[in-house]
Amino acid sequence: MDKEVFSLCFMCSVRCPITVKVKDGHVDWIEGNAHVPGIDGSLCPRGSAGISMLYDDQRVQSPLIRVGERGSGNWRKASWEEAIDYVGSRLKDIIDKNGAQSVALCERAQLATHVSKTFLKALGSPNYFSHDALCKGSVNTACRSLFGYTDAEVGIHYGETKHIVLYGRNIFESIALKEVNTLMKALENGAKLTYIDPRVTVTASKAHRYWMIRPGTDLALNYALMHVILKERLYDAEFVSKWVHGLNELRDFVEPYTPEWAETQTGIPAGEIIQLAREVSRDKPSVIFHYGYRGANHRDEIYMRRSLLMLNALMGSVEAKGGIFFKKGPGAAGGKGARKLTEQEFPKIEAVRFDKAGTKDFPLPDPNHGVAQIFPHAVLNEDPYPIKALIAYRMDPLMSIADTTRTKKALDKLDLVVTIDINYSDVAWYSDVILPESTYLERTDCIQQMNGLKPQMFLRKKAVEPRHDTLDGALILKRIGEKLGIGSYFPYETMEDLVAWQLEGTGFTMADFEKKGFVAYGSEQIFWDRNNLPFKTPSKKIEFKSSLLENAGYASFPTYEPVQAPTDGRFRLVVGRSALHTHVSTQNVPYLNELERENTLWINTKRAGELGIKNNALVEVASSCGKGRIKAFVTDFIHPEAVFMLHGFGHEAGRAKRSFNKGLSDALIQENVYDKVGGSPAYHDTFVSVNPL
Ligand SMILES: Nc1nc2c(c(=O)[nH]1)N[C@H]1C(S)=C(S)[C@@H](COP(=O)(O)OP(=O)(O)OC[C@H]3O[C@@H](n4cnc5c(=O)[nH]c(N)nc54)[C@H](O)[C@@H]3O)O[C@H]1N2
Ligand SMILES: Nc1nc2c(c(=O)[nH]1)N[C@H]1C(S)=C(S)[C@@H](COP(=O)(O)OP(=O)(O)OC[C@H]3O[C@@H](n4cnc5c(=O)[nH]c(N)nc54)[C@H](O)[C@@H]3O)O[C@H]1N2
Ligand code: SF4
Ligand SMILES: [Mo]
Repeated sequence: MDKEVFSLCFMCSVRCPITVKVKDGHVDWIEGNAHVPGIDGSLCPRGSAGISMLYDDQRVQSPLIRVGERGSGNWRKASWEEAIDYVGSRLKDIIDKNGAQSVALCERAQLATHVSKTFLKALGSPNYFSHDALCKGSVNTACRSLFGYTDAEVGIHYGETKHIVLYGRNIFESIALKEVNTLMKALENGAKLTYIDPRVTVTASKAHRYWMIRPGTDLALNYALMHVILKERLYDAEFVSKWVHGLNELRDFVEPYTPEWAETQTGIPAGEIIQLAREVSRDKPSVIFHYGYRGANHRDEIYMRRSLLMLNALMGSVEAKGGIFFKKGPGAAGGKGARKLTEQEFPKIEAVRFDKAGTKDFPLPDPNHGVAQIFPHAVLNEDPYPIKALIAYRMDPLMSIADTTRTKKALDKLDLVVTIDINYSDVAWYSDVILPESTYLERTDCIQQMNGLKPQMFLRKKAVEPRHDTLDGALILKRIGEKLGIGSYFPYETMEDLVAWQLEGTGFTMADFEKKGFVAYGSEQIFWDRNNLPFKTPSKKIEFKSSLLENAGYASFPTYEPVQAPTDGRFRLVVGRSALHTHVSTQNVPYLNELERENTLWINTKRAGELGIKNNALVEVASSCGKGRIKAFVTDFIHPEAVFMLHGFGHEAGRAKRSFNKGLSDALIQENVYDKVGGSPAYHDTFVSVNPL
């Protein structure tokens, strides 16, 4: 029988609405959900490749228990009952001996996040951590320091912008589909795009203005832009006088940071910097200084992210059409949101988190997400106490935390590593037990609450039955929980029960999603009154002078530290994404693997010539913590101080045969260094030598 199912893509975390066409129980076609404006039937390449992921036999097909050494790739098949029993009894022993805090769970936040958080809360462990800090920890902290809201509560109104400035936000390759479509339309309607990146990307090729900035110097550029904006009074005086706290302090601070000074730091001509400041101010407030998606580059990341948000405030583009806005929840439209299991009562947890986030030792990073890159340190040093078990749920700490060798050493110290994944990821390969989840096309998932200008709810609905012996993540955790005596926190037998429980009191039922795949709380965009903005900072204003920072002992305006150029013929390693792959997840997906099998090292033509490196030749890249081989891509399209590679290649899991040992993993080379104020890793603060082989 043929059917069409509205669901949500999960080839990446963006979760675009999709329509899945099913013929005789087989997924025949996937396209974007045509009912959703901005999606309009479209999909990105990864979304289209979902079918080849579903029908790929190289994913994990049943629970597996390790035999032989960790990482040796020797597994035996187990039934779910045996695997759950095994994990349950091992966890019970560990908790009995070491306390619940010795169990950690890491996760790429997703629709069932409230289930995984419930699992740990019910056990009594504070040690939940997600990918968030790795992605945008310092963006989160910057948003809270200025507005009192997290980054997740801020959005960008691409559709009506007149000028958008992107700092390495490679929007046309590092894709969120709706953003791409909406921005393309805005550009067709006359919006201007300025793109700043040490590397010429696809986004650069679509920009009206492109600057090949010296890597790591964006903050110097922003201070100079602020200098010009304040000196020439190009800012939105009315908005700023009403809503900004600390303008005079900023004015004094940026006084020495002239465009001429910035030219010496960034390589961008002073005259061009002045021109951009004047140009954007003519379009205010419909101007966006994009505050970033991945904000995890340098040790001073929080100040860079704050500077971007401050530029928006100076343009008055906060809660403005064509600027940035605050996301509205169901309450703003007179509705009620879906329930979460985390709303239940839990026993009080006394133990401090492993990363100490939210304590005086590491005050600013958001403890709701934790700080993933601290995990290897905490385990290796038993600081603040021994950790003995890790459940990795849809996250790969070996490839996503810098310095894989050190992370592996930390895993070696654990008594139990369990992975819940769909693939043979590198961490799955290095685990004791792999619990395979059904893919997004084979499972119904928890409700997606979409806050925004128009609050909505979406549903991921099972399109076909699981092809293999796999289970939904929320059921896996429930079953482990039952073995540990916390089963009562999971009041459902099936995913449909859980969704029905979540929808209680919202006025909607699962059947309401049948018509279009989503339900909306209202039809109008909700903007707040700009005379009455509910900032949640202590001053109730946008805090350029930040009480969050200053109360924690950090400066709001620290003196600019010049960015050191790599010495001894080395390069700054910078990384990013391609439109064809998602992080570390899709390299083995047949269609995507066919299109892009390995990564290369972008290196500037002149520097390559000096080193005797030819295009396509193998080179060795080495840092203080790791080295590896990769093919060189010799090009004029990268700044001479930097080399670039795509993240996500160089997999070690032998059963993922297409991606095994193809290309080089950035995490093997990157040092585990980070922004100690904001919380993000500094993925671009590793210097490497590059030598021909
Ligand atoms: N070295 C380095 N590290 C980085 C980055 C970088 O550029 N370089 N980028 C950082 C950023 S921005 C982010 S967001 C993070 C992302 O970090 P991760 O979350 O670790 O990476 P992903 O590739 O999104 O997904 C991880 C795992 O989820 C599995 N998976 C996919 N779908 C499912 C599913 O339906 N169920 C289950 N259970 N598992 C599934 C994949 O097979 C994969 O093993 O990485 C960060 N870490
Ligand atoms: N296809 C695809 N799309 C994705 C993802 C994916 O895995 N695949 N992941 C999603 C996620 S979780 C994230 S976080 C986003 C990430 O999306 P983006 O934030 O756009 O980041 P990256 O792709 O990591 O690209 C970083 C860019 O910064 C540039 N860069 C390096 N150094 C500097 C510098 O000093 N200054 C400036 N201005 N630029 C610099 C690099 O050359 C690179 O082009 O993408 C999202 N979309
Ligand atoms: S951006 Fe692409 S891969 Fe990500 S959810 Fe949307 S269609 Fe799927
Ligand atoms: Mo990310």
